[in-house]
Amino acid sequence: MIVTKTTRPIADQKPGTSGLRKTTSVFQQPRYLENFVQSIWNGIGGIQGKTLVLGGDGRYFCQEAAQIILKMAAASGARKVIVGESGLLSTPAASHLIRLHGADGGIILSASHNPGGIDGDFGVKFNTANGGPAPESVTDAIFRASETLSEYQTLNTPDLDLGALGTVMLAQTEIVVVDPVADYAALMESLFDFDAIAALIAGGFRLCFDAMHAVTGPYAREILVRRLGAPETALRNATPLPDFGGGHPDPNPVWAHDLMETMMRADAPDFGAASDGDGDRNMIVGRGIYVTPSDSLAVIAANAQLAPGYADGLAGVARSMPSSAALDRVAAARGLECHVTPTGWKFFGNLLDAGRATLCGEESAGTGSDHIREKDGLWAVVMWLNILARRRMSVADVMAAHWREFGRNYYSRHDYENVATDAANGLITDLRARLDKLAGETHGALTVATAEDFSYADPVDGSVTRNQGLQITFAEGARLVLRLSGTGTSGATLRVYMDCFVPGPEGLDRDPQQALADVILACDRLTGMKDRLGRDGPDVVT
Ligand code: G16
Repeated sequence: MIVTKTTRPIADQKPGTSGLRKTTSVFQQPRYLENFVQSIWNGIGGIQGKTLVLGGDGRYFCQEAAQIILKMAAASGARKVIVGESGLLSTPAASHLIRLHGADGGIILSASHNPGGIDGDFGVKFNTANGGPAPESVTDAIFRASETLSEYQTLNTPDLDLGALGTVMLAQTEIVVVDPVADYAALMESLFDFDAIAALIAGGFRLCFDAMHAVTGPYAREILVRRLGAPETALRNATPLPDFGGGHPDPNPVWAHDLMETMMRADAPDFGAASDGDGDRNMIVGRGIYVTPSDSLAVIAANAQLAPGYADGLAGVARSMPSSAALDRVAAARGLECHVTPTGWKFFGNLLDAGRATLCGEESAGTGSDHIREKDGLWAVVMWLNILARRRMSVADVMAAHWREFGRNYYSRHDYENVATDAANGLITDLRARLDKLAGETHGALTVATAEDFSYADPVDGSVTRNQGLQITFAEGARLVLRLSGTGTSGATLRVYMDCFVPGPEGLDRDPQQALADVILACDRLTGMKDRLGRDGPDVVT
């Protein structure tokens, strides 16, 4: 029985870098989730007769949210909702299902790498029919709809059993509960040389995958253990938990420190990897060597043809602006189109759809290709395994050979988390106001060559996105980028990205923080950051 409930607009429902992300307690407020979901329906012109995909990363409140959304979808006349068993779907698997079934879109319940639980974060992302995150034109329409909302529709029915595969009717809507893993695993098998990887593993190659108690555990078990023959002991934290075991499911050296410790030992496995809350991010580590996401992207660009799905080469490549230019060097050497976009996977969508890019990546641990329209953590892991299986080299040797061929972009990101919003905004605003005059100024050992507030003109649809981060290049071949995070839920997070290029053959083996010391100093001189933020140093260095 359809019921119409009266509501009124909630002011803070503007989607950020990746959907609407708030603390769990905000989402649990009466009408909060319902308002946003109805705003999605209204913002996309209704869902009457449409097919949607629904799933989430299993964090606290996912189950309740899935039930609310199913009832709202049925009340608004959706034809079909394809939902992962127990409400689980990784973000890449959801993207794949949208494309596989020709669905009109999908809803993913996740706050990605942010901690979960009653005191953690929750989020709702809407993806469009291409399987990718809604572009800004769509998220703007959803936000506008949220500003005038006066009612929402739902059903007055008991919850569905999402623990059993199969189809049930909810009013006139077909609810199809699917295995969250099977189609995704088949997709991976179609792209990569599973025989070569299985032979590598059978030959004694040891790997360790840390699912961080997030969604990728079941996916890793099916792909790495059942299909590729790794022992069950190769998996860590492979049971999804609503609070991620109290951890921070962000695959980087700080939050995946247990894996890092294992991989830095003399008797470490040959290969280590981790993924985040919803399975779209990845971390790659070799014995004794951490591979930065920007380097990983460049290595994949240089070696992708070793995987059957990419044997014909790449149409083009793309990276987010704050990512290092390591990718650009491979693209230049191989004659590939190379695009530089703002932060946010949604900006790759048009390039992928138009066949202008096959491979995309971001410094924030996201890598992926045109097989879906999201970044894909396990895809990157299996791609690396494919490369290692074909090249028969260690991760450290692959990196050394890559830097010898292309030179090395030393790279680091410093995050200042939960700083006062006014202080962070003030720092960015003041620096932005000085950009025009910075060229020629010397700060420590470095001289500013160019300074800009990054804007992106999408080459496919012509849309222009401004104010996407302050980018300062130095005559000495270094670069500094400052921007405010769009995914935090309390205060502001200031991200400082630094890179410097060393052509080699000398100087390819330095500690990144030391190699970047001049940029770190120049950043403080340029911005007065320590004083303005009242911090001695960053909270997270990756
Ligand atoms: C999200 C987006 C990514 C983006 C990242 C940046 O990642 O999907 O495309 O690079 O945010 O976050 P911030 O604005 O905090 O720098 P995820 O994995 O959280 O969905």
